Amino acid sequence: MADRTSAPLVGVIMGSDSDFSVMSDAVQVLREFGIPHETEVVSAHRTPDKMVRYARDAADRGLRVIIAGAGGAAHLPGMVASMTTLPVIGVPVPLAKLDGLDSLLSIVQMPGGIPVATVSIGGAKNAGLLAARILGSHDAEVAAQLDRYAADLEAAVEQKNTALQE
Ligand code: RP5
Repeated sequence: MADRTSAPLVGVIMGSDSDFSVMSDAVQVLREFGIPHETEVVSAHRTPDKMVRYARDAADRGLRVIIAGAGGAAHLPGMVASMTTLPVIGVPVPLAKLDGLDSLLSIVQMPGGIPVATVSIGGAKNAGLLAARILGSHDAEVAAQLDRYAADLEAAVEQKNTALQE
């Protein structure tokens, strides 16, 4: 799994390059875990044909999970989920107006039958970790990395507790 040169397993897509400052947190997690991934701007509104191609070809290209981020009228995650059976994780990107509540509601309120696993507003880090967990459910190496990640989190909290006592 740690071979970054192999074919991407996770597709990180976003509606605009302006979303990358948020979506880079997901990319960072995938890098840390050594999970092969690709990053691409795919807009539901500005490049609809590309979105259709991306979603329809994703599984055949070997992708196992898609992380899709968008802001405002954030239709990308839901539209992609409607054209693939791969798990799609939606990231609501906060914009200056409405603070991302519009993005969240656009992504989370999917009709029954077309699931999108929606993380918090700006929660791209958890999107990366959720993708790792999905892969880790059938990849022992990634599962072990996730165990170490959880242990590190726990140790960091205990370190802070110790500092509080000083
Ligand atoms: C959405 O419109 C994108 O996902 C982005 O969050 C937002 C604004 O895009 P730009 O105008 O910055 O390209 O589709």
